[in-house]
Amino acid sequence: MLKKAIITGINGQDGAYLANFLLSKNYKVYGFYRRNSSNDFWRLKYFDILNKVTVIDLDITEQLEVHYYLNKIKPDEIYNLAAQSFVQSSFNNPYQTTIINSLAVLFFLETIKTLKLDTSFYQASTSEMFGNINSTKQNEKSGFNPRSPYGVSKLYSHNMCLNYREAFNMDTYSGILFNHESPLRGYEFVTRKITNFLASYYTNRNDKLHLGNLYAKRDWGFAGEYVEVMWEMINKKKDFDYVVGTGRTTTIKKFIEFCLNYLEINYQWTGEGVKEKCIDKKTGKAFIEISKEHYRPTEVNYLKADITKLKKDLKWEPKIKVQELAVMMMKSDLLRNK
Ligand code: NAP
Ligand code: F7E
Repeated sequence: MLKKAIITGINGQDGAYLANFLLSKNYKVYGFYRRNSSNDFWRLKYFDILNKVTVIDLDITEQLEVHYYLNKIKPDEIYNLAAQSFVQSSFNNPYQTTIINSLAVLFFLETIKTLKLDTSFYQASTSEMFGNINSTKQNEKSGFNPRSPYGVSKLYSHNMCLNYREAFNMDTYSGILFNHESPLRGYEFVTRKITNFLASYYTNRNDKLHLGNLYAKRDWGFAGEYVEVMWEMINKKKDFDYVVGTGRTTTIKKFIEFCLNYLEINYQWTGEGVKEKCIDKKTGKAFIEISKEHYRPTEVNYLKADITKLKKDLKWEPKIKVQELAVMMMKSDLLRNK
């Protein structure tokens, strides 16, 4: 019999990669998505799998509907990827962020428990739960000090999954994933904002990119690889939580430079703080500037994963390095802009 998996947030970046991966493993895939006026399943179409998955119009905060579909499908695995995932927006919408990222997860856990389903549950946790802690690398034993409503909301769910595992012997997992990007990354996240802008700047040499803090450091990996770990965790059943990252960390400024070097755009940085600019040596004009509006009320300055446990237990480590990732995203956005 085919294994049945539900992916919540199937319309998101990870949802599309994971759906494609599970189909390759012969799963029957159900995807919960939230209808909005503009979604056209572009990511599922990218893999040409829209007709291979069963998509269900279901906002995960609809408790009764979640109960109905879990009872009907009785999935072997649930991958809870749906979230208000944009950190910046969580400062403006903390309540919605909490309802979706925290309380909806509790509903799922309660439903699995009360229906006595034999279902493994994967929760999409995040390095944002670490926030600012005093350590050069973060692993499963590091403390948590979230710095945004997003980070706080995800920490609630992480802890709730652990509690249901311990209290009710439920098969829950929490993947603490560091930033992962791809050509399918949402346009609001900084890597995609940069590659999308530079792809059009490359041909037009006009317009300006406005960014916030260029000096925060992130451990960026490739989403297409990271979704494999979600499946490995649920199927190998070694432990509750795993940190997933590359073990390298890079500033936003450096990510921009990887892209500019690939495009062979000659540039020079000038100024400091909000006056910092990147000048195009060919035109003599600034094409990247700082806007205060993109600064966060509280920032996570530094993240770097320690994946010792992942390597040891699951024999897994990422292959794609940040520079290759930048080039992959640049190439894809250049093609789309042609
Ligand atoms: P994403 O592209 O923003 O996808 C999230 C999806 O969830 C979106 O399609 C969104 O739908 C959907 N969603 C939001 N609220 C919903 C609701 N109430 N009901 C149903 N669907 C809803 O995020 P991602 O990058 O794929 O990340 C996947 C998960 O991993 C998220 O939980 C995120 O918080 C977590 N995570 C991501 C990273 C990363 O670097 N990418 C790192 C660690 C953890 P709309 O399109 O309608 O908004
Ligand atoms: O910001 C800085 C910003 O929005 C990265 C989500 O997937 O990963 C993601 O969260 C950094 C921050 O990602 C701009 O201040 C500067 O320091 O791309 P981001 P994020 O906040 O790290 C984690 C692991 C998740 O779980 C989240 O769901 O870049 N930055 N200037 C900017 N960021 C944005 N978005 N836009 C700017 O103009």
